[in-house]
Amino acid sequence: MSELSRNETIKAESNFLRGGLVKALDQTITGSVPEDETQLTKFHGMYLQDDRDLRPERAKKRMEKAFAFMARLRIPGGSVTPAQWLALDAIARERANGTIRLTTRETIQYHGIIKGNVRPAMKAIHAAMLDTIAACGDVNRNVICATIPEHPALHEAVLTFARDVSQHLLPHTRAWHEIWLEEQPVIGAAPEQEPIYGPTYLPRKFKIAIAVPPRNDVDVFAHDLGFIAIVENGKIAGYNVTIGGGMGMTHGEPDTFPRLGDVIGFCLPEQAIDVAEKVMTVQRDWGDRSSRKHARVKYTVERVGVDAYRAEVETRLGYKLQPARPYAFTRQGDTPGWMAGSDGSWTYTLFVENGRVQDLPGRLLMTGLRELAGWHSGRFVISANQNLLITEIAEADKPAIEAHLQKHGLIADVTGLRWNAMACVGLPTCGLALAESERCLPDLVTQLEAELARHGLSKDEICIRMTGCPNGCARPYMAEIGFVGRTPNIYNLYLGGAFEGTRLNKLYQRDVTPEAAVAALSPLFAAYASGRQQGEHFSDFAIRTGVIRPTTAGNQFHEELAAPERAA
Ligand code: SRM
Ligand code: SF4
Repeated sequence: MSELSRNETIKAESNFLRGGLVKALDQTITGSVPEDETQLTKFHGMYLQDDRDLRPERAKKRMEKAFAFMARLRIPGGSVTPAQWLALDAIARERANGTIRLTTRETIQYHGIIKGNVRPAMKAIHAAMLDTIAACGDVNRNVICATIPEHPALHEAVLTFARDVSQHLLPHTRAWHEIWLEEQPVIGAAPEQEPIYGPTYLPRKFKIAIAVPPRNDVDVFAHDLGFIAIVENGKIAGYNVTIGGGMGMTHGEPDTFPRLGDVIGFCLPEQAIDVAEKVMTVQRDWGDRSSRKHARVKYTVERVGVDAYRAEVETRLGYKLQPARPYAFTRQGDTPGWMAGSDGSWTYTLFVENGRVQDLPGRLLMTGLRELAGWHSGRFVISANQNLLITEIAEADKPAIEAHLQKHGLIADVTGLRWNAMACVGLPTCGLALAESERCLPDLVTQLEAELARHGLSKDEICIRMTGCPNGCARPYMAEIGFVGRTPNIYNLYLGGAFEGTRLNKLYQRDVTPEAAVAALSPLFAAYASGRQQGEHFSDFAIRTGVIRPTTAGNQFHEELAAPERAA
């Protein structure tokens, strides 16, 4: 058997995720924590980062890096009350860098929390009846679900499921409460246990998404475990279950690759939590604990085969999954602006560029949302596309909400491209970024918008996503146009992901600057404008006309194979 990865030892010796964290936090001489402890903070929803923009200057002055923590909350389904939003806003301003970052997994992140602010921030998060437990680390992460503003009752059903499954798969350790809230261990209590995880948790992160067709707003096939709701007579009859999706890969290592999940069967709503547990525990036992690069469910499925994985899940369940039921997705993403719900309520879906909630000249998003949270009686729901839904609005309150959004410059008439654009955080906080992302995509979209406008395509919805490295945090391999950072200002350009989120894209050009990519895309937009069929999406056109070939190797692709294959 191969040697276990270092992280396995750290977990095993951590006393259920405590390690030396309390001691490390109390060391005021440094803004950092020791390397082993940085692995443990992840299980508590926190990453040690440093401001990479400041590295050269601080190195010159022989100063320690500008360390600060990123904290990610666990908000299943992304739904918070206005009171919680007010608390989140205050924490951002008082304890972090003054912004709130909506993530691609329906939660929020804070950046720039210096060491001395971590405990106060966590206590404030807890006081708002929220937490950061298992938001990162080798555990089940924040569970995401469809937002469905048109069917509030269906949304409530999947939101409840998301919360229940998140709760069921939550680690049992009291480490989070002890370290961050300074809760005292109960003297004489029974020894702690992790009944589902065991002492070494999972080999790697585990992600669950719940979709409700026809909208695939959660990119269900990109997750370790997916549930596709089958709605009959307005109610959820059950879920098709998918396993083995994932995005991350490493440049130049073809044995790492994005993969779409496989549908393995159908389960009833009352079986779904048990199904989730069994899919996860198979991975707990079968996943690769020697190489973290191959430790996600997708690699286990590739190694043992989808049938063997399903059979083991069924053995543990004690029954067979039913055959999968028919479903059809028609799109990814959210729908902007007002939408009526079947119960008479209204939702406003607000565009938040790359999920960054901040005040900018003419667009006071942070202030506008804070003031709105002071009197809005509905909820705020974070989408998996980094947007924010203001929900449960009564018909009579629509004008006031609209006037409020107008007043703060929040009603943006964005193009179809910008609406469907998504970038990961990237520089300066992400330690893994090879190139800019959040700070690059808006300008790139502006350049592409000029090209699209020339061809009358401004209103057409085209999905574009960018990440600063191949880990795929904005799910770039699911996009019609994907940019993945290689080195500063250089990206690989991918084309052909289905607008329905059911097909991976393919490498189209290697090592391009954003400007070169615009030049490469411009003639394709021209051809699309003149040659497309009725209702045909950009990526489908690109495949039909041979610009790229559809993915042929099952539901995974190998970047290294993609380019020569295109040239052939
Ligand atoms: Fe991610 C690591 C940000 C969604 C795949 N991700 C990171 C870290 C923590 C960098 C690190 O390890 O040091 C990034 C922090 C950046 C920062 O400064 O904030 C980071 N990931 C994000 C977020 C904030 C991107 C965003 O702009 O919204 C998303 C937070 C999600 C959440 O709320 O939980 C985020 N990450 C994703 C997704 C999308 C998804 O899950 O739907 C993926 C691709 C799906 C997948 O997991 O395969 C993703 N992140 C990764 C990976 C590659 C994992 C892999 O097994 O291949 C890493 C690197 C790692 O884990 O080693 C990573
Ligand atoms: Fe960082 Fe890479 Fe994720 Fe972007 S894709 S946030 S650069 S890890």
